[in-house]
Amino acid sequence: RLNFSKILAGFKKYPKPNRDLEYGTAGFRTKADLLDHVVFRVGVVACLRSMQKKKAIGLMITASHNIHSDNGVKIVDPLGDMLEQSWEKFVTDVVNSGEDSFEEKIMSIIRSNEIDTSIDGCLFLGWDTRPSSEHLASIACEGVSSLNGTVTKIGLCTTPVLHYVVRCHNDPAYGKASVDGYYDKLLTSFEKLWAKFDHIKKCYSPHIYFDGANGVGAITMEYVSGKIGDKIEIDLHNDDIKTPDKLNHCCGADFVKTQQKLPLSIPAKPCARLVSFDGDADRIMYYFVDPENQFHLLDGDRMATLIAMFLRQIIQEAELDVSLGIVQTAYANGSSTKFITETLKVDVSCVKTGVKYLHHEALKYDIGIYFEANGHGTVIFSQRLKDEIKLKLVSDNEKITSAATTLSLFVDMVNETVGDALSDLLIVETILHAKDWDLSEWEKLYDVLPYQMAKVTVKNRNAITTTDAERRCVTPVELQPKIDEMVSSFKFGRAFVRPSGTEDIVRVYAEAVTQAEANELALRISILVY
Ligand code: NG1
Ligand code: ZN
Repeated sequence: RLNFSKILAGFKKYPKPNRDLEYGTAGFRTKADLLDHVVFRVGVVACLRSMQKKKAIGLMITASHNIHSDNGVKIVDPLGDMLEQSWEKFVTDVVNSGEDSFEEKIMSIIRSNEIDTSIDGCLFLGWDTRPSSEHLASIACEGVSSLNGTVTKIGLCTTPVLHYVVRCHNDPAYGKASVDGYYDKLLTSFEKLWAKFDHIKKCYSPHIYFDGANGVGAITMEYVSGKIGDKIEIDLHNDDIKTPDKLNHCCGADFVKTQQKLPLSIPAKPCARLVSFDGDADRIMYYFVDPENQFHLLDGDRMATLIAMFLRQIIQEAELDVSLGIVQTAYANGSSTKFITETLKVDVSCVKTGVKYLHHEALKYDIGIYFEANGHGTVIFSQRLKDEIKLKLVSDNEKITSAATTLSLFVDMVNETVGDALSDLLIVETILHAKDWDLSEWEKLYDVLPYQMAKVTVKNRNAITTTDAERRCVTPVELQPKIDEMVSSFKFGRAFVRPSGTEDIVRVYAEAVTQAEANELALRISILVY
Protein backbone atom coordinates (compact mmCIF):
# COMPACT_ATOMS: atom_id res chain seq x y z
CA ARG A 1 0.00 0.00 0.00
CA LEU A 2 2.99 2.29 0.44
CA ASN A 3 3.58 4.55 -2.50
CA PHE A 4 7.34 4.91 -2.62
CA SER A 5 7.18 7.22 -5.62
CA LYS A 6 5.44 9.82 -3.42
CA ILE A 7 8.15 9.53 -0.82
CA LEU A 8 10.85 9.65 -3.50
CA ALA A 9 9.29 12.84 -4.87
CA GLY A 10 9.80 14.44 -1.46
CA PHE A 11 13.37 13.19 -1.30
CA LYS A 12 14.03 14.83 -4.66
CA LYS A 13 12.21 18.04 -3.81
CA TYR A 14 14.17 18.43 -0.55
CA PRO A 15 17.65 17.12 -1.35
CA LYS A 16 19.97 16.21 1.48
CA PRO A 17 23.07 18.39 1.80
CA ASN A 18 26.37 16.59 2.09
CA ARG A 19 26.19 16.38 5.87
CA ASP A 20 24.77 13.78 8.23
CA LEU A 21 22.82 14.68 11.35
CA GLU A 22 21.95 12.80 14.50
CA TYR A 23 18.77 12.61 16.56
CA GLY A 24 20.31 14.11 19.72
CA THR A 25 19.15 14.98 23.24
CA ALA A 26 16.38 17.09 21.76
CA GLY A 27 15.77 15.68 18.29
CA PHE A 28 17.45 17.23 15.25
CA ARG A 29 18.71 20.75 15.72
CA THR A 30 20.83 22.90 13.42
CA LYS A 31 20.74 25.96 11.12
CA ALA A 32 17.16 26.35 9.89
CA ASP A 33 18.14 26.39 6.21
CA LEU A 34 19.64 22.89 6.52
CA LEU A 35 16.42 21.33 7.74
CA ASP A 36 14.03 21.02 4.79
CA HIS A 37 14.99 17.43 3.99
CA VAL A 38 15.11 16.59 7.70
CA VAL A 39 11.55 17.61 8.51
CA PHE A 40 10.16 15.85 5.41
CA ARG A 41 11.88 12.61 6.40
CA VAL A 42 10.99 12.99 10.08
CA GLY A 43 7.37 13.39 8.93
CA VAL A 44 7.68 10.04 7.14
CA VAL A 45 9.20 8.22 10.12
CA ALA A 46 6.82 9.81 12.64
CA CYS A 47 3.96 8.54 10.48
CA LEU A 48 5.44 5.02 10.58
CA ARG A 49 5.73 5.31 14.36
CA SER A 50 2.07 6.26 14.57
CA MET A 51 1.12 3.30 12.36
CA GLN A 52 3.18 0.98 14.55
CA LYS A 53 1.66 2.19 17.83
CA LYS A 54 -1.82 2.70 16.33
CA LYS A 55 -1.85 5.97 18.25
CA ALA A 56 -1.30 9.66 17.56
CA ILE A 57 2.29 10.94 17.53
CA GLY A 58 3.49 14.54 17.93
CA LEU A 59 5.91 16.63 15.91
CA MET A 60 7.29 19.84 17.39
CA ILE A 61 9.27 22.33 15.34
CA THR A 62 11.53 24.31 17.66
CA ALA A 63 15.15 24.91 18.61
CA SER A 64 14.25 25.93 22.17
CA HIS A 65 16.85 28.37 23.55
CA ASN A 66 19.02 28.47 20.40
CA ILE A 67 19.54 31.56 18.28
CA HIS A 68 16.60 32.55 15.99
CA SER A 69 18.36 31.32 12.84
CA ASP A 70 18.47 27.73 14.14
CA ASN A 71 15.58 25.34 14.21
CA GLY A 72 14.85 21.73 14.99
CA VAL A 73 12.30 18.97 15.15
CA LYS A 74 11.44 16.34 17.71
CA ILE A 75 9.00 13.47 17.84
CA VAL A 76 6.59 12.98 20.72
CA ASP A 77 5.51 9.44 21.62
CA PRO A 78 1.87 8.44 22.33
CA LEU A 79 1.95 9.13 26.07
CA GLY A 80 3.37 12.59 25.43
CA ASP A 81 6.90 11.54 26.36
CA MET A 82 10.01 11.61 24.19
CA LEU A 83 10.47 9.23 21.25
CA GLU A 84 11.55 5.75 22.36
CA GLN A 85 15.29 5.35 22.05
CA SER A 86 15.31 2.44 19.60
CA TRP A 87 13.50 4.69 17.10
CA GLU A 88 16.13 7.42 17.30
CA LYS A 89 18.34 5.17 15.20
CA PHE A 90 15.57 4.53 12.63
CA VAL A 91 14.87 8.20 12.18
CA THR A 92 18.58 9.06 12.01
CA ASP A 93 19.08 6.39 9.32
CA VAL A 94 16.26 7.71 7.16
CA VAL A 95 17.33 11.34 7.59
CA ASN A 96 20.86 10.48 6.47
CA SER A 97 19.98 8.01 3.70
CA GLY A 98 20.51 8.62 -0.02
CA GLU A 99 17.75 8.46 -2.65
CA ASP A 100 18.97 5.01 -3.61
CA SER A 101 18.71 3.48 -0.13
CA PHE A 102 15.71 5.04 1.59
CA GLU A 103 13.23 2.46 0.32
CA GLU A 104 15.26 -0.34 1.82
CA LYS A 105 15.62 1.59 5.13
CA ILE A 106 11.88 2.19 5.35
CA MET A 107 11.08 -1.42 4.48
CA SER A 108 13.46 -2.56 7.19
CA ILE A 109 11.71 -0.34 9.78
CA ILE A 110 8.36 -1.77 8.68
CA ARG A 111 9.59 -5.35 8.89
CA SER A 112 11.48 -5.10 12.16
CA ASN A 113 8.55 -3.38 13.87
CA GLU A 114 5.87 -5.46 12.18
CA ILE A 115 4.03 -2.35 11.06
CA ASP A 116 0.65 -2.86 9.44
CA THR A 117 0.81 -0.46 6.51
CA SER A 118 -2.94 -0.44 6.01
CA ILE A 119 -3.27 1.72 9.14
CA ASP A 120 -3.52 5.49 8.76
CA GLY A 121 -0.93 7.50 10.66
CA CYS A 122 -2.20 10.32 12.88
CA LEU A 123 0.03 13.25 13.77
CA PHE A 124 -0.24 16.41 15.86
CA LEU A 125 1.98 19.27 14.77
CA GLY A 126 3.13 22.34 16.67
CA TRP A 127 5.73 25.04 16.11
CA ASP A 128 7.40 27.93 17.88
CA THR A 129 7.76 31.61 16.85
CA ARG A 130 10.92 31.24 14.74
CA PRO A 131 10.71 32.77 11.25
CA SER A 132 11.46 29.35 9.69
CA SER A 133 9.04 27.32 11.81
CA GLU A 134 5.87 27.53 9.76
CA HIS A 135 7.71 26.73 6.52
CA LEU A 136 9.35 23.66 8.11
CA ALA A 137 6.02 22.60 9.59
CA SER A 138 4.42 22.59 6.15
CA ILE A 139 7.22 20.38 4.77
CA ALA A 140 6.77 18.00 7.71
CA CYS A 141 3.10 17.76 6.67
CA GLU A 142 4.17 16.77 3.16
CA GLY A 143 6.28 13.98 4.71
CA VAL A 144 3.29 12.67 6.66
CA SER A 145 1.01 12.97 3.61
CA SER A 146 3.41 10.96 1.47
CA LEU A 147 2.37 8.00 3.64
CA ASN A 148 -1.28 9.07 3.63
CA GLY A 149 -1.16 10.09 7.28
CA THR A 150 -3.33 12.87 8.68
CA VAL A 151 -2.02 15.93 10.49
CA THR A 152 -3.83 18.02 13.09
CA LYS A 153 -2.13 21.38 13.28
CA ILE A 154 -1.99 22.80 16.80
CA GLY A 155 -0.01 25.61 15.22
CA LEU A 156 2.00 28.12 17.22
CA CYS A 157 2.34 26.60 20.69
CA THR A 158 4.79 25.81 23.45
CA THR A 159 6.54 22.44 23.47
CA PRO A 160 4.74 21.23 26.61
CA VAL A 161 1.31 22.04 25.12
CA LEU A 162 2.03 19.80 22.13
CA HIS A 163 3.14 16.96 24.44
CA TYR A 164 0.01 17.41 26.53
CA VAL A 165 -2.36 17.37 23.56
CA VAL A 166 -0.81 14.17 22.17
CA ARG A 167 -1.21 12.48 25.55
CA CYS A 168 -4.85 13.53 25.89
CA HIS A 169 -5.73 12.41 22.38
CA ASN A 170 -4.42 8.92 23.15
CA ASP A 171 -5.55 8.86 26.79
CA PRO A 172 -8.72 11.00 27.06
CA ALA A 173 -8.91 10.40 30.83
CA TYR A 174 -5.86 12.67 31.12
CA GLY A 175 -7.71 15.72 29.81
CA LYS A 176 -9.18 17.46 26.79
CA ALA A 177 -6.88 17.26 23.76
CA SER A 178 -6.75 20.97 22.97
CA VAL A 179 -4.90 24.12 23.94
CA ASP A 180 -8.00 25.33 25.80
CA GLY A 181 -8.26 22.00 27.58
CA TYR A 182 -4.65 22.38 28.72
CA TYR A 183 -5.13 25.86 30.18
CA ASP A 184 -8.39 24.84 31.72
CA LYS A 185 -6.96 21.85 33.58
CA LEU A 186 -3.87 23.65 34.90
CA LEU A 187 -5.54 26.93 35.81
CA THR A 188 -8.66 25.44 37.40
CA SER A 189 -6.62 23.28 39.77
CA PHE A 190 -4.31 26.23 40.47
CA GLU A 191 -7.25 28.45 41.47
CA LYS A 192 -8.69 25.82 43.79
CA LEU A 193 -5.34 25.10 45.42
CA TRP A 194 -4.69 28.81 45.84
CA ALA A 195 -7.95 29.21 47.68
CA LYS A 196 -6.98 26.42 50.09
CA PHE A 197 -3.96 28.44 51.24
CA ASP A 198 -5.54 31.86 51.13
CA HIS A 199 -4.26 33.19 54.44
CA ILE A 200 -2.80 36.60 55.20
CA LYS A 201 0.68 37.00 53.81
CA LYS A 202 3.69 38.79 55.26
CA CYS A 203 6.45 37.57 53.02
CA TYR A 204 4.97 36.35 49.72
CA SER A 205 4.41 39.17 47.27
CA PRO A 206 1.79 38.70 44.55
CA HIS A 207 4.01 40.33 41.94
CA ILE A 208 6.43 38.85 39.42
CA TYR A 209 8.56 40.31 36.65
CA PHE A 210 8.40 37.90 33.75
CA ASP A 211 10.91 37.40 30.93
CA GLY A 212 9.33 35.58 27.97
CA ALA A 213 12.60 35.23 25.96
CA ASN A 214 10.68 37.00 23.16
CA GLY A 215 9.25 33.61 22.31
CA VAL A 216 6.02 31.65 22.47
CA GLY A 217 6.11 31.55 26.29
CA ALA A 218 5.38 35.28 26.28
CA ILE A 219 2.06 34.65 24.50
CA THR A 220 1.23 31.96 27.04
CA MET A 221 1.89 34.28 29.95
CA GLU A 222 -0.07 37.12 28.43
CA TYR A 223 -3.06 34.80 28.30
CA VAL A 224 -2.45 33.37 31.78
CA SER A 225 -1.96 36.81 33.25
CA GLY A 226 -5.49 37.71 32.13
CA LYS A 227 -6.81 34.62 33.92
CA ILE A 228 -4.93 34.72 37.23
CA GLY A 229 -4.15 38.43 37.49
CA ASP A 230 -6.23 38.72 40.66
CA LYS A 231 -3.79 36.35 42.39
CA ILE A 232 -0.44 37.06 40.77
CA GLU A 233 0.30 40.32 38.97
CA ILE A 234 2.49 39.40 36.04
CA ASP A 235 4.66 42.18 34.67
CA LEU A 236 5.44 41.04 31.11
CA HIS A 237 8.87 41.71 29.58
CA ASN A 238 10.68 40.34 26.52
CA ASP A 239 7.37 39.58 24.87
CA ASP A 240 8.23 40.82 21.37
CA ILE A 241 7.64 37.87 19.07
CA LYS A 242 7.51 40.05 15.96
CA THR A 243 11.25 40.84 15.84
CA PRO A 244 12.90 37.49 15.07
CA ASP A 245 16.43 38.29 16.21
CA LYS A 246 15.23 39.18 19.70
CA LEU A 247 14.30 35.54 20.39
CA ASN A 248 16.50 34.29 23.27
CA HIS A 249 18.83 37.25 22.68
CA CYS A 250 20.33 38.21 26.06
CA CYS A 251 17.20 36.84 27.72
CA GLY A 252 15.40 33.62 28.56
CA ALA A 253 16.02 30.84 31.07
CA ASP A 254 19.15 29.50 29.37
CA PHE A 255 20.78 32.93 29.28
CA VAL A 256 20.02 33.54 32.95
CA LYS A 257 21.32 30.12 33.99
CA THR A 258 24.52 30.16 31.97
CA GLN A 259 25.36 33.86 32.45
CA GLN A 260 24.09 34.08 36.02
CA LYS A 261 22.89 37.62 35.45
CA LEU A 262 19.75 39.61 34.68
CA PRO A 263 18.31 39.37 31.17
CA LEU A 264 17.69 42.47 29.09
CA SER A 265 14.77 44.64 30.22
CA ILE A 266 14.16 42.95 33.58
CA PRO A 267 14.50 45.62 36.28
CA ALA A 268 17.12 45.14 39.03
CA LYS A 269 14.48 45.85 41.66
CA PRO A 270 15.85 44.57 44.99
CA CYS A 271 14.16 41.40 46.21
CA ALA A 272 11.52 41.34 43.46
CA ARG A 273 10.58 37.89 42.18
CA LEU A 274 11.99 37.49 38.66
CA VAL A 275 11.16 34.62 36.30
CA SER A 276 12.38 33.55 32.86
CA PHE A 277 11.03 30.95 30.41
CA ASP A 278 13.11 29.66 27.51
CA GLY A 279 12.20 30.01 23.81
CA ASP A 280 9.70 27.13 23.74
CA ALA A 281 8.59 27.37 27.38
CA ASP A 282 9.72 24.01 28.65
CA ARG A 283 12.30 25.51 31.01
CA ILE A 284 12.00 28.04 33.81
CA MET A 285 14.37 29.98 36.09
CA TYR A 286 13.61 32.03 39.20
CA TYR A 287 16.06 34.69 40.38
CA PHE A 288 16.37 37.91 42.36
CA VAL A 289 18.77 40.71 43.14
CA ASP A 290 19.46 41.39 46.83
CA PRO A 291 19.76 44.89 48.37
CA GLU A 292 23.56 44.68 47.88
CA ASN A 293 22.90 44.17 44.16
CA GLN A 294 24.03 40.53 44.24
CA PHE A 295 22.36 38.18 41.77
CA HIS A 296 20.75 34.99 43.16
CA LEU A 297 19.52 32.11 41.02
CA LEU A 298 16.90 29.49 41.92
CA ASP A 299 17.32 26.80 39.31
CA GLY A 300 16.04 23.30 38.58
CA ASP A 301 17.78 21.82 41.64
CA ARG A 302 16.01 24.36 43.83
CA MET A 303 12.63 23.59 42.29
CA ALA A 304 13.08 19.86 42.78
CA THR A 305 13.92 20.31 46.46
CA LEU A 306 11.09 22.78 47.08
CA ILE A 307 8.55 20.45 45.49
CA ALA A 308 9.90 17.39 47.32
CA MET A 309 9.68 19.18 50.63
CA PHE A 310 6.11 20.27 50.01
CA LEU A 311 4.87 16.93 48.70
CA ARG A 312 6.61 14.94 51.43
CA GLN A 313 4.66 16.88 54.02
CA ILE A 314 1.36 16.47 52.19
CA ILE A 315 1.77 12.70 51.78
CA GLN A 316 2.50 12.44 55.49
CA GLU A 317 -0.62 14.44 56.31
CA ALA A 318 -2.65 12.28 53.95
CA GLU A 319 -1.14 9.18 55.60
CA LEU A 320 -0.13 7.77 52.25
CA ASP A 321 2.45 5.03 52.09
CA VAL A 322 4.06 5.86 48.76
CA SER A 323 7.59 6.27 47.40
CA LEU A 324 8.99 9.72 46.64
CA GLY A 325 12.24 10.34 44.80
CA ILE A 326 14.20 13.01 42.97
CA VAL A 327 16.09 12.41 39.74
CA GLN A 328 19.00 14.68 38.80
CA THR A 329 21.86 14.77 36.32
CA ALA A 330 25.58 15.34 36.89
CA TYR A 331 24.90 19.08 36.50
CA ALA A 332 22.96 19.17 39.77
CA ASN A 333 24.84 21.19 42.34
CA GLY A 334 26.63 18.93 44.83
CA SER A 335 25.08 20.72 47.77
CA SER A 336 21.54 20.12 46.46
CA THR A 337 22.24 16.39 46.35
CA LYS A 338 23.64 16.55 49.89
CA PHE A 339 20.59 18.46 51.12
CA ILE A 340 18.18 15.98 49.53
CA THR A 341 19.84 12.93 51.06
CA GLU A 342 20.96 14.28 54.43
CA THR A 343 18.29 16.82 55.37
CA LEU A 344 15.20 15.93 53.35
CA LYS A 345 16.08 12.25 53.55
CA VAL A 346 14.53 11.71 50.16
CA ASP A 347 15.83 9.20 47.61
CA VAL A 348 17.93 10.74 44.85
CA SER A 349 19.37 9.23 41.69
CA CYS A 350 21.60 10.59 38.95
CA VAL A 351 21.14 9.80 35.26
CA LYS A 352 22.55 10.91 31.89
CA THR A 353 21.67 14.37 30.53
CA GLY A 354 18.46 14.37 28.50
CA VAL A 355 14.90 14.49 29.67
CA LYS A 356 14.13 11.01 28.38
CA TYR A 357 16.58 9.50 30.89
CA LEU A 358 15.24 11.55 33.78
CA HIS A 359 11.63 10.79 32.93
CA HIS A 360 12.34 7.08 32.65
CA GLU A 361 14.07 6.94 36.03
CA ALA A 362 11.32 9.00 37.71
CA LEU A 363 8.75 6.38 36.64
CA LYS A 364 10.24 4.12 39.32
CA TYR A 365 8.63 6.17 42.10
CA ASP A 366 5.00 6.81 43.04
CA ILE A 367 6.00 10.46 43.03
CA GLY A 368 9.01 11.01 40.79
CA ILE A 369 10.36 14.55 40.72
CA TYR A 370 12.90 15.20 38.00
CA PHE A 371 14.72 18.38 37.09
CA GLU A 372 17.76 19.31 35.11
CA ALA A 373 19.67 22.14 36.79
CA ASN A 374 18.87 24.24 33.71
CA GLY A 375 15.20 24.38 34.73
CA HIS A 376 13.67 21.59 32.68
CA GLY A 377 11.60 19.30 34.84
CA THR A 378 8.29 18.06 36.12
CA VAL A 379 6.72 15.57 38.52
CA ILE A 380 5.17 12.24 37.56
CA PHE A 381 2.69 10.25 39.60
CA SER A 382 2.02 6.51 39.54
CA GLN A 383 -1.44 5.11 38.95
CA ARG A 384 -1.17 3.51 42.39
CA LEU A 385 -0.73 6.94 43.95
CA LYS A 386 -3.70 8.36 42.01
CA ASP A 387 -5.86 5.45 43.17
CA GLU A 388 -4.73 5.84 46.80
CA ILE A 389 -5.55 9.55 46.71
CA LYS A 390 -9.10 8.73 45.59
CA LEU A 391 -9.55 6.46 48.61
CA LYS A 392 -8.23 9.12 50.99
CA LEU A 393 -10.58 11.74 49.54
CA VAL A 394 -13.48 9.91 51.14
CA SER A 395 -11.79 9.26 54.49
CA ASP A 396 -13.74 10.37 57.58
CA ASN A 397 -10.69 12.13 58.99
CA GLU A 398 -10.86 15.79 57.95
CA LYS A 399 -7.11 16.34 58.02
CA ILE A 400 -6.58 13.38 55.72
CA THR A 401 -9.25 14.40 53.21
CA SER A 402 -7.91 17.93 53.15
CA ALA A 403 -4.36 16.73 52.42
CA ALA A 404 -5.69 14.32 49.79
CA THR A 405 -7.59 17.18 48.15
CA THR A 406 -4.41 19.25 48.06
CA LEU A 407 -2.53 16.39 46.48
CA SER A 408 -5.24 15.67 43.96
CA LEU A 409 -5.37 19.33 42.87
CA PHE A 410 -1.58 19.39 42.73
CA VAL A 411 -1.55 16.37 40.41
CA ASP A 412 -3.95 18.16 38.06
CA MET A 413 -1.75 21.26 37.99
CA VAL A 414 1.21 19.24 36.74
CA ASN A 415 1.90 18.48 33.09
CA GLU A 416 3.36 15.02 33.60
CA THR A 417 4.35 14.52 29.97
CA VAL A 418 7.42 16.78 29.91
CA GLY A 419 9.05 19.78 31.60
CA ASP A 420 6.57 22.64 31.42
CA ALA A 421 7.53 26.19 32.42
CA LEU A 422 3.92 27.28 32.98
CA SER A 423 3.02 24.28 35.10
CA ASP A 424 6.29 24.67 37.05
CA LEU A 425 5.53 28.34 37.63
CA LEU A 426 2.08 27.54 38.99
CA ILE A 427 3.59 24.87 41.25
CA VAL A 428 6.31 27.13 42.64
CA GLU A 429 3.92 30.05 43.14
CA THR A 430 1.45 27.79 44.93
CA ILE A 431 4.12 26.48 47.29
CA LEU A 432 5.60 29.92 48.02
CA HIS A 433 2.09 31.26 48.59
CA ALA A 434 1.25 28.30 50.88
CA LYS A 435 4.44 28.73 52.88
CA ASP A 436 4.31 32.53 52.75
CA TRP A 437 7.89 32.62 51.46
CA ASP A 438 9.80 34.99 49.25
CA LEU A 439 12.74 33.85 47.15
CA SER A 440 15.30 34.50 49.88
CA GLU A 441 13.40 32.21 52.29
CA TRP A 442 13.40 29.54 49.61
CA GLU A 443 17.11 30.07 49.00
CA LYS A 444 17.88 29.57 52.70
CA LEU A 445 17.19 25.84 52.42
CA TYR A 446 20.84 25.24 51.46
CA ASP A 447 23.91 27.06 50.12
CA VAL A 448 25.04 26.16 46.62
CA LEU A 449 28.64 25.43 45.73
CA PRO A 450 30.02 27.91 43.19
CA TYR A 451 30.21 26.34 39.72
CA GLN A 452 31.36 27.15 36.23
CA MET A 453 30.46 25.68 32.84
CA ALA A 454 32.60 25.90 29.73
CA LYS A 455 32.43 24.77 26.11
CA VAL A 456 35.42 23.35 24.26
CA THR A 457 35.50 22.91 20.49
CA VAL A 458 37.35 19.78 19.45
CA LYS A 459 37.83 17.89 16.19
CA ASN A 460 35.61 14.97 17.15
CA ARG A 461 33.51 15.43 20.27
CA ASN A 462 32.40 11.81 20.18
CA ALA A 463 35.96 10.70 20.89
CA ILE A 464 34.94 11.42 24.48
CA THR A 465 32.78 8.67 25.92
CA THR A 466 31.52 8.53 29.48
CA THR A 467 30.14 6.27 32.17
CA ASP A 468 28.56 6.60 35.64
CA ALA A 469 25.82 8.98 34.46
CA GLU A 470 28.44 10.98 32.53
CA ARG A 471 30.45 11.72 35.64
CA ARG A 472 33.51 9.84 34.41
CA CYS A 473 35.27 9.54 31.06
CA VAL A 474 36.04 6.19 29.53
CA THR A 475 37.85 7.44 26.43
CA PRO A 476 40.32 8.88 25.66
CA VAL A 477 41.76 6.57 28.34
CA GLU A 478 44.33 9.03 29.62
CA LEU A 479 41.78 11.82 30.26
CA GLN A 480 39.98 10.71 33.45
CA PRO A 481 43.17 10.15 35.53
CA LYS A 482 44.25 13.66 34.59
CA ILE A 483 40.85 15.10 35.57
CA ASP A 484 40.98 13.22 38.89
CA GLU A 485 44.39 14.60 39.65
CA MET A 486 43.32 18.14 38.82
CA VAL A 487 40.10 17.92 40.83
CA SER A 488 41.91 16.58 43.90
CA SER A 489 43.89 19.79 44.18
CA PHE A 490 40.68 21.85 44.70
CA LYS A 491 38.76 21.88 47.98
CA PHE A 492 35.26 20.38 47.44
CA GLY A 493 36.28 20.13 43.80
CA ARG A 494 34.12 18.20 41.35
CA ALA A 495 34.33 18.25 37.58
CA PHE A 496 33.30 16.25 34.54
CA VAL A 497 33.30 16.53 30.77
CA ARG A 498 30.86 15.14 28.19
CA PRO A 499 30.08 15.67 24.53
CA SER A 500 26.99 17.83 24.01
CA GLY A 501 24.01 16.20 22.35
CA THR A 502 22.76 19.45 20.84
CA GLU A 503 25.91 21.35 19.82
CA ASP A 504 29.21 20.34 18.23
CA ILE A 505 31.19 20.94 21.42
CA VAL A 506 32.39 19.27 24.59
CA ARG A 507 30.91 20.62 27.82
CA VAL A 508 32.98 21.10 30.95
CA TYR A 509 31.45 21.48 34.41
CA ALA A 510 33.37 22.36 37.57
CA GLU A 511 32.43 23.03 41.19
CA ALA A 512 34.66 24.29 43.99
CA VAL A 513 34.50 26.15 47.24
CA THR A 514 34.81 29.65 45.74
CA GLN A 515 33.73 31.08 42.39
CA ALA A 516 37.33 31.91 41.49
CA GLU A 517 38.38 28.31 42.12
CA ALA A 518 35.41 26.90 40.18
CA ASN A 519 36.39 29.13 37.25
CA GLU A 520 40.00 28.08 37.54
CA LEU A 521 39.10 24.38 37.69
CA ALA A 522 36.82 24.70 34.63
CA LEU A 523 39.60 26.40 32.73
CA ARG A 524 42.19 23.80 33.65
CA ILE A 525 39.92 20.93 32.71
CA SER A 526 39.10 22.66 29.41
CA ILE A 527 42.82 22.76 28.65
CA LEU A 528 43.06 19.02 29.37
CA VAL A 529 40.21 18.36 26.92
CA TYR A 530 41.50 20.61 24.19
P1 NG1 B 1 23.46 19.02 25.72
O1 NG1 B 1 23.79 19.96 24.61
O2 NG1 B 1 23.44 17.57 25.36
O3 NG1 B 1 24.28 19.33 26.94
C1 NG1 B 1 21.39 20.57 26.45
C2 NG1 B 1 21.19 20.67 27.93
C3 NG1 B 1 20.32 19.51 28.38
C4 NG1 B 1 19.01 19.47 27.62
C5 NG1 B 1 19.27 19.56 26.13
C6 NG1 B 1 18.02 19.70 25.32
C7 NG1 B 1 22.80 21.41 29.62
C8 NG1 B 1 24.13 21.22 30.24
N1 NG1 B 1 22.47 20.58 28.63
O4 NG1 B 1 21.96 19.31 26.16
O5 NG1 B 1 20.13 19.60 29.75
O6 NG1 B 1 18.15 20.48 28.07
O7 NG1 B 1 20.14 20.65 25.80
O8 NG1 B 1 17.53 20.98 25.21
O9 NG1 B 1 22.07 22.32 30.02
ZN1 ZN C 1 13.24 24.49 25.64
